Amino acid sequence: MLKDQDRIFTNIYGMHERTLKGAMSRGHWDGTAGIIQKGRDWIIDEMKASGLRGRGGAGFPTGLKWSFMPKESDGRPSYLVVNADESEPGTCKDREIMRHDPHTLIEGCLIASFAMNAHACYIYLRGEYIREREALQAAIDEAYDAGLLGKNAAGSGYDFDLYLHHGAGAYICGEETALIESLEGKKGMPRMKPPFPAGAGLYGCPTTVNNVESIAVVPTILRRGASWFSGFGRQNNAGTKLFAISGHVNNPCVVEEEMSISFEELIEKHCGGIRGGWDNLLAVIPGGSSVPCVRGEKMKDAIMDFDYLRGELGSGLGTAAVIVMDKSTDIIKAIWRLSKFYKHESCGQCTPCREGTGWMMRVMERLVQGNASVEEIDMLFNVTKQVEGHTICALGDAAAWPIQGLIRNFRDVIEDRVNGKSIAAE
Ligand code: L3W
Ligand code: SF4
Repeated sequence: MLKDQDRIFTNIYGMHERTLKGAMSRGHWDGTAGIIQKGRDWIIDEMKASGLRGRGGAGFPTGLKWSFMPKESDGRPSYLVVNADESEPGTCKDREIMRHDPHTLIEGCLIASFAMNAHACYIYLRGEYIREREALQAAIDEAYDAGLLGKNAAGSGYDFDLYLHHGAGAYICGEETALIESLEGKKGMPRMKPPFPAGAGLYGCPTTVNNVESIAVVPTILRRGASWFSGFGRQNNAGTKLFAISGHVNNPCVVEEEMSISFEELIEKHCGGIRGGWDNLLAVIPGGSSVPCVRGEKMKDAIMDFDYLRGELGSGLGTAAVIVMDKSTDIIKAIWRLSKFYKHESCGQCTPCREGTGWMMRVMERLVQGNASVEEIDMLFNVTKQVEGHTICALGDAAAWPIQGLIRNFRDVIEDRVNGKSIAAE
């Protein structure tokens, strides 16, 4: 279990002052100018050596992503954009950072922007996050007043401005190119990639989009050293990580733990166990609604990291939003509810997603009621395969994968339903 002295987020439960004074007393903003003065190459090399992989769902190596940004300006400004549009069902880790530890994020924005030669950074915040906007804006204002942002930010000799942009409540704006479109004042519709944002992003300029947690951990990694961070977890799955555990556990919570902790330890140490005991565990979605569910019995010994969950269980760490379902759950209905979500959130610009999400939701609706034939289970699976990988952005995959997980893991439950051996939960 991670020791308290190794936690990056020292105020995740809001037990201490989130003000600048409180943040400084916990070690934030300590030696920021010194870190910046070590230079861009040093910062990017340290981030690469730390092994940090993006915390927004895809797990792309952060230092590598930063290295795609141009070293010299070709006349265009560079930007950092922080993706705070946290909307993945089950996911509420970034919310806790912004509410209670906003200065970790703000200091991270300055250092990361410097590393990528960006003099401006935008934080794109989920529309529903009102309290988080207030907390973040108050912290940004404090940082400006204290000279930590603006001209000669934190005495580093670097000029840097930070803007908070409040979204309007669309899940798709969490997709990085839709987010950029929305920030530019347009409808939040994903762009084709390539070009990746590092080549042509915000206003056609070099841009890096990073998740809140990815940026908020940067100052501590650089203060303590890449090897400190990479010492946690397993190879290729380094560091500490925020897990957001919800559903049928005794104490749902957000907790910072060592990457690669076992599922059993995570649940026993921090959540007081499964409601009704381990024998009552039906299924787990280990990484937010976009990754496939896993049968409970396969999860007990699972290692909570990118490679194990994908490689061994065909699921994923995603945003590390761990959704636990006990045997009282109608698993077909639970996955149908996610299908409804993705249908609602599809931006509609590509046919497989626009038509496929509605089609999948309607078949799922009939499966919930048992109003379908066994053959339709395979047909539904085939449709998910037609959607997966055939769309502009990952929302199509995200809509397909939960259904694939359901069919792979719970085919017996679906067959019982369509054969009239069970009925839908109320
Ligand atoms: C330059 C290349 N850049 C990749 C960059 C790319 C992006 C990052 C990852 O989706 C997933 C999605 C959701 N040159 C590059 C390159 N990049 N190759 O690396 O890219 P990618 O395409 O693997 O993923 P993505 O489009 O960022 C994110 C899943 O996360 N997800 C949902 C998350 C929801 C939230 C939330 O609510 N906060 O995070 C959970 O699993 O389904 O698969 O920056 O530009 N050659
Ligand atoms: Fe829009 Fe869906 Fe296509 Fe993504 S996959 S661009 S959400 S229609």
